[in-house]
Amino acid sequence: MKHTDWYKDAIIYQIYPRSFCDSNNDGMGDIQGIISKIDYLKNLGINCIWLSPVYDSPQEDNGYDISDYYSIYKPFGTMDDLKELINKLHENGIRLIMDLVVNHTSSEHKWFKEALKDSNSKYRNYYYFKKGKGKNYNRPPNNWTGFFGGTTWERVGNSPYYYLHLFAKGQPDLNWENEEVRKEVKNILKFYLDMGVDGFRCDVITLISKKQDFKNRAPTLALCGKDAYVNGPRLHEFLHELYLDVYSNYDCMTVGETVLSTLNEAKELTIPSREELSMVFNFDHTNVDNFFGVKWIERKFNLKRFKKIFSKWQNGMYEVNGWNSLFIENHDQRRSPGRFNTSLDNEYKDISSKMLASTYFLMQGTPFIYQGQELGMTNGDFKTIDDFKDVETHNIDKMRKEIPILRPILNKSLFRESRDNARTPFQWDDSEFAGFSTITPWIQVNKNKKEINAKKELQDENSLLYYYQKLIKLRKEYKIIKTGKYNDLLPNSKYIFAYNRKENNEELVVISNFSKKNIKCKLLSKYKEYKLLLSNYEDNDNTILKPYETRILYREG
Ligand code: TEU
Repeated sequence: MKHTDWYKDAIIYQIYPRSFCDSNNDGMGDIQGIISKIDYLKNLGINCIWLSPVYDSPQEDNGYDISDYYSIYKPFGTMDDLKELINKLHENGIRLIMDLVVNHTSSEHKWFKEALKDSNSKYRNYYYFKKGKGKNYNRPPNNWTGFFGGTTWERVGNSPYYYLHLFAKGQPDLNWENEEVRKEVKNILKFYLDMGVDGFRCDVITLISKKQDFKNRAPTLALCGKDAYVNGPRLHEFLHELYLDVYSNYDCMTVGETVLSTLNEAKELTIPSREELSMVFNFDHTNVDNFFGVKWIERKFNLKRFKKIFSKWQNGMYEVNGWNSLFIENHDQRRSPGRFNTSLDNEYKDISSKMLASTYFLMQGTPFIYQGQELGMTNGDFKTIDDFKDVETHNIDKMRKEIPILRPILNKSLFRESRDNARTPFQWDDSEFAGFSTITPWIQVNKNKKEINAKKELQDENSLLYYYQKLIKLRKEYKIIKTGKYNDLLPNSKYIFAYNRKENNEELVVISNFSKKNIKCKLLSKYKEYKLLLSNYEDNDNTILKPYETRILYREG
């Protein structure tokens, strides 16, 4: 089969299955629920779905802890449901990519259970078991810390050994140095590709190769030891191996969640001739409002910094023929309304969300929409720590209680940054459980379901939902959005984000006001002869941008 680059024309919608649609009313979303909403997705215009994990799992990290790669978590459905979903999506011209979580398994996976049971088992070498230090081995093998706070090592009972887990305790890291592990991964990939899946979103793929010295690293505020486990020495080799042995035989795509990668590293991962990944998620722009990439430490949003990040990645990737993914939300980020200088005030909420949408959606790369983003869903209204379900939130809360110097910072950021903000049930209508379920869902429904829901937006031609539909249409219609060169037109403006996409004499221009003020903008008269393709206001002035106004302009070559 020919390996093509269809992913460059994809518009991808991310589904977090737990929270999308509950078909059997057990309070949790499921695959049949997704099937029942295919018409909704088709109407929006997306042509690919990224499905967050549906594999069997004890759900310590909502499915990012897999106990069996070859079966489906029962409350989500069965393998037959998955096949039905793939077929029905394909019949509707929608592809499906699965979440591939192979940096770690669940501690409930049979490999790990075997490894624990018998230290001579071959599965011991599927993971990292290292002896502790100190008297009675009561200190971990080294000082590395992980993504959910605290040490990356968990002791095995009273034995001298500890196992490595970069995320929760229930997520032991796989040892990719072991060829057997890589074979297992290839078998999983083939299984799903043969079933008809169109590709994978590769969870924390930049962490799979670890430096083998396992020595202490200089202490840091954020992740200690990251130079030992991020973009490790054999990362490129492992990915190329998967490409040669599996991906190249299918017309599939891969998008790597490349946490903590620099532009140069990301380029190496996506330059087509290197045959590693199709594209990457970089997080520089979602780190714009924190320090050191640590979301708990808030930093004031700054538009100039935001623009600089986009210019860097847009131009960097363009130069080497690499490929970006474009996103502002996912299941790990808080919701975008009220973020990136957008407004939560009734008067401007939708207007400013449309403005943000135009701005990120028309850059070069493949755009992603996270479920509910198209409605303008907002952060959850959690009142106490018990309202949260997320393992990360609870781990960080524990740290907040145990480590007094962290308390002031975490008191401020814990609720705001909890990943559960993006995981509340999808708001289909204004009924008690928002049309997501008929019983109390696994996590509370947002109170604003009355004002923000799909049913209401489908009846309002000016809704954010229809605005996304229009943006998607533009991407399909104007090839320049896929291929044109990106240029920041006003890098020094504190309020305006203006860029163009150019190819020969053809030009597409996006001008957005990231502030609540009326702003004079010289570009408006410069482009006044251009055709207005879309705006979030009905009348547009030739000199002034209204609060949060956005305009998409076009001139044929
Ligand atoms: O996230 C990886 C990741 O980098 C996390 O640090 C993420 O940014 C974190 O949630 C920030 O608070 C992936 C998945 O997207 C996430 O849901 C999983 O929990 C994680 O991997 C482990 O599989």
